[in-house]
Amino acid sequence: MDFLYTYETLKLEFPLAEPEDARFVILGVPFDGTTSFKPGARFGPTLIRHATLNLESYVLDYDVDIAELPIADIGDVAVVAGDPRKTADRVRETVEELKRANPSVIPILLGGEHSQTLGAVEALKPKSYVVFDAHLDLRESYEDNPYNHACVARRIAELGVKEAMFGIRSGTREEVAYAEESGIQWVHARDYSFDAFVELVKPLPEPVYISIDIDAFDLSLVPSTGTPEAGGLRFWDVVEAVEWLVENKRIAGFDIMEVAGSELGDVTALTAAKLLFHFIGAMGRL
Ligand SMILES: [Mn+2]
Repeated sequence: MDFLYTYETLKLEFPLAEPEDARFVILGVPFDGTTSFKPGARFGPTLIRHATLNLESYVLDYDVDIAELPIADIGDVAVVAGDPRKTADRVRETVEELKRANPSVIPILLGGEHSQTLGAVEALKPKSYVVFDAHLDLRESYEDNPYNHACVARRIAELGVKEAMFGIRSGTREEVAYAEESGIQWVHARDYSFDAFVELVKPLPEPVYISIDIDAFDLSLVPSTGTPEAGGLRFWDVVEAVEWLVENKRIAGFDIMEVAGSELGDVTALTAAKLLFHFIGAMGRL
């Protein structure tokens, strides 16, 4: 099937299925037009796909070989340079095309700036948004752009989607106040525990969209990302949380965003690729 705004690029080693028959569909979003600090998120989708070459498709934790699952990879979205809203429109339209052809599909975005998650959420209309992130991303506007990466959780909250955030260690006083007024719950990276996670996400309505801003992890795992912050989560913290969501909630979509870098084999992409296989593997076990 053809999509209006995607093009072919390096793909997963095992693009087994056509998008209309797949259970999981990978879509790259190589956008970094509003990056604040460390550039290179446009290479994130390629770096993550390349990093998967280093991994066994058999995820031994779950006794699942993800190469045996119906996965498709539809390439990358053609970005509109410097315009996060227009690019997110293309993400939205691509995910809508996909859902029309395959209503039960789980889209998996690889990014690219976090701003692009908005397009997937607009298309999938989840009831809840569970995000791992160093940052609240609740600004009304940033650098005169309401669709900047620092505003994405605010735009999603405005759609009426319930939110819970984990790994947070950066925000402004205004963002903290907005979270409080809007009933958005978040757990500081210092206070993170599996029990705290379950307590917050248990009451959330389904389906749930899971978004991983790679900067949620400890800096040592993800040195190449747009706005790195020391003091993040452990790898298995996030894997265990994702496993709980997969086992207990209906999942609308999943993304791993803000992976940057300029060299193949970057640690950040290796972290992202391993997490990607755990998500697909945990889903594949069901
Ligand atoms: Mn972030």
